[in-house]
Amino acid sequence: MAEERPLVPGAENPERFTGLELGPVRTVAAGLPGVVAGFKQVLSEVGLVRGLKALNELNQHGGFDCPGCAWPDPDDERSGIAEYCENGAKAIAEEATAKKLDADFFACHSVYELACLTDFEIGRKGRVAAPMYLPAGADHYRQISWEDAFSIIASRLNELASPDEAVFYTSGRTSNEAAFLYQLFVREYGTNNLPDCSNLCHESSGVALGESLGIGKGSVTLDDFEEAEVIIILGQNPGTNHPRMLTSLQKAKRRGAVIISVNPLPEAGLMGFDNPQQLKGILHLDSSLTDIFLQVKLNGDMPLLQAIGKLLLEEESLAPGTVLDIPFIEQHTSGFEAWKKHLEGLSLDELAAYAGIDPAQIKEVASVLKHKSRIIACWAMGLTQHKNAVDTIKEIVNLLLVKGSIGKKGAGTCPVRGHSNVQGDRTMGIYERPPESLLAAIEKQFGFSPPRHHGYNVVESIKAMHAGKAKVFFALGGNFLSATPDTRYTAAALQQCRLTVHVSTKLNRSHLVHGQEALILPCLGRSDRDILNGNEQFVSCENSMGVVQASGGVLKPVSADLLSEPVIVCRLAKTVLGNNTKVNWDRYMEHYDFIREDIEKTIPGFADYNKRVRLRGGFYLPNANRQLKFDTANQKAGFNIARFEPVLVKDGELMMMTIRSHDQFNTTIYGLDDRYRGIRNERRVILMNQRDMYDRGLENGTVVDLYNDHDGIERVARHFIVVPYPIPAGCTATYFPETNVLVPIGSVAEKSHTPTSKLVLIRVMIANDTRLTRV
Ligand SMILES: Nc1nc2c(c(=O)[nH]1)N[C@H]1C(S)=C(S)[C@@H](COP(=O)(O)OP(=O)(O)OC[C@H]3O[C@@H](n4cnc5c(=O)[nH]c(N)nc54)[C@H](O)[C@@H]3O)O[C@H]1N2
Ligand SMILES: Nc1nc2c(c(=O)[nH]1)N[C@H]1C(S)=C(S)[C@@H](COP(=O)(O)OP(=O)(O)OC[C@H]3O[C@@H](n4cnc5c(=O)[nH]c(N)nc54)[C@H](O)[C@@H]3O)O[C@H]1N2
Ligand SMILES: [Mo]
Repeated sequence: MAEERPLVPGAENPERFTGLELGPVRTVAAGLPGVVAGFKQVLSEVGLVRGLKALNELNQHGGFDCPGCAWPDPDDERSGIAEYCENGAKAIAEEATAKKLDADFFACHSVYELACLTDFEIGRKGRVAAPMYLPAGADHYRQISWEDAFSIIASRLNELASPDEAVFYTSGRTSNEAAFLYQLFVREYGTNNLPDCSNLCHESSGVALGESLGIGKGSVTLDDFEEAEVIIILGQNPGTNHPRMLTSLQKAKRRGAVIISVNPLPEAGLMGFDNPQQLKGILHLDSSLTDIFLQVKLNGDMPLLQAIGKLLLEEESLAPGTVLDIPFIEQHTSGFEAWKKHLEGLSLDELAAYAGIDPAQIKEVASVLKHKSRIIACWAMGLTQHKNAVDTIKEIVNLLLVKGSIGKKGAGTCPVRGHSNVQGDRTMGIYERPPESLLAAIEKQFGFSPPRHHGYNVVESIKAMHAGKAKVFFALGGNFLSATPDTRYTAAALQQCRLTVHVSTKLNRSHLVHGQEALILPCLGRSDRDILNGNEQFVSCENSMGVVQASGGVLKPVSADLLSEPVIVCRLAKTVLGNNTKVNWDRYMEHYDFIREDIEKTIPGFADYNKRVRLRGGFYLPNANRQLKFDTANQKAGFNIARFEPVLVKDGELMMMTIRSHDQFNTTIYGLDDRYRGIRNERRVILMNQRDMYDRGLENGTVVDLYNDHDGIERVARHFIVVPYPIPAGCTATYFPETNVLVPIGSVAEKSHTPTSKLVLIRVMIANDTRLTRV
């Protein structure tokens, strides 16, 4: 009898390690090694001429937007040396690679064979060079014409009993132009099933800020960093994930700003930064960044913030009118008294114990904040991917409100976004719960009536596919299977589908664990030149601070068979909708200016889009908070009351966060090192506190299996090497996506429905599989 094949072979049960080497944990990020690492990757993947051409245009006026993170570029001055970071260079190496996968490649390698590889190995293969089709029952993808590919999608979509049986995912690299057309097509087709990577990412920030302050985006601009007195950074690892933020922090620090970091790990970039654009940085002078490091326990942020708030209230009562901004509170907020009463009723010692922070250190923070009002709070996934994420972020807002730190220079909210256009995609209407204002604007502009009922978010989409309620899955970018929780459950969900389709640049695991039939539609990336009717086109993106900018590629595409995302959406819409469309899709394929004209007529804030997007540095979208306005029901910023409920950790269990290494962009693995954390050549590691290791009889290098049993289902991630690390007791860390098999589909944040990827309860057991020994 044939051996039963694993559901997700490469992601579940690796048969080998890659050869772990441990070094010291770094306290300072970047400097020369960072630049060298970035260049090396570009040289080996892209080649010298093509590589230098791409790097020269990265983040420059007239060039293209870095496909890495969403940290903004300076509005006017751009560094002559290089306005990008080590990881931006790696993102280019990944996208601009000259390796391409054509019909021969897929004829040589079966889908199962490719699925057995690790994500790192899959990513190394190269760019998909032609549309590929996997017929039902086939073992190999084969080339197909674009026309036939669109026809297959059209017949599968048009035979569904309801448009709500299809799901249309978007990842955050999609441009404004493509995103706008995509949501327009999906809504004219008849559904709001538009889940996106935001659902896995900053959804909690959007919900919290929307409810408290009336806009789901941050309020600060880059200039605010030049004027801030205090910058608090919670649950974020900028040295790896937003390296150019370190330049802003360094400038602020030199001006005397106090930097407070809240993180279970002493992350290199937060502790210190050597700026590679300056000689001093290259020589390791002038590097320390953080003034106060609060090493919280996982999910200890809400009690910590409440403890700080409580101490500020006490200081205010000792010297009324000197600590809190009472005029601001009275004029612009509601709910202060109730919040005050709530905090007065909590015990400082108890809050400190929940946070895992010494009360003396919290007092130090309160005394720093006491007489300061230009405060910026930055945060990312360490806050958003928890059950109580929305309330924790609202607790940050509470603190900023009592200090009057919103709507003034040098102060405000700064959720640091991930994907380079994730914020823009939402602005363009990629949202499963669209506001009526958007739908009404579409109806007025285009003359069809979009569906009003809400669609599925990411987790709901997976559950619907699993239950057979959704049958066609379409993804504009991303790597849905590897990015989402509960890998086995999600794999089973995708396999239930009649058809799975991915618009992609690179090959990834989501192409290899598929529906009955599958398609890969290869598209141009950010760095690729895009020419329509002889005219060079550009697209546009919105960064983390609401600046919209043009992005035009410079490289010759690896294959003549690639189409741009806007063109793919137009041709798809034409084939699926046939005569049943009110939209002139052909016009959009003549010139992207026509798309921007219609965005301008539909989405607020885009007046004169075609003119302003061509200005150096682009333009800012309106942001009410910056003008001290709050578009909430009562036009006031709201205080929020939340009670901290510690997660119930059973005897023997540990809390696990899933984080990024220095050598990855989400599910794209650039390499096997996590340089700053002193880990080399291995990703299957679990970082543990020495005491937790001792309690379990584990040593440095012990091979363990990890178990989770949420909802009574046993989830296992096998073969991880224990690495002792300076992490609070009871907490552990592993890399995503390797441990996504353990993230329960049923554990999501309240209100935002984001999977709780930063707190998974696990048991750590010594592996009894003796086949696998360390290299
Ligand atoms: N090079 C590179 N750049 C990227 C990405 C990438 O993968 N690679 N991804 C992009 C994307 S999509 C995103 S969303 C961002 C992600 O950027 P980050 O949010 O910085 O990414 P993570 O690695 O998830 O790091 C989370 C941080 O939160 C901390 N943390 C975990 N749990 C807690 C907690 O309970 N409390 C506190 N206070 N801290 C906690 C972790 O120790 C870690 O430092 O980066 C973007 N930029
Ligand atoms: N456990 C755990 N899971 C997580 C997270 C975590 O911290 N822990 N983080 C979550 C977060 S914050 C996010 S944002 C998601 C990310 O989820 P996704 O956005 O779905 O995943 P990515 O890895 O960014 O997608 C990479 C793929 O995008 C395709 N691609 C790259 N560039 C382009 C392009 O220009 N156009 C098109 N069409 N395709 C392109 C390539 O084929 C590549 O393989 O993962 C989430 N999952
Ligand atoms: Mo993200």
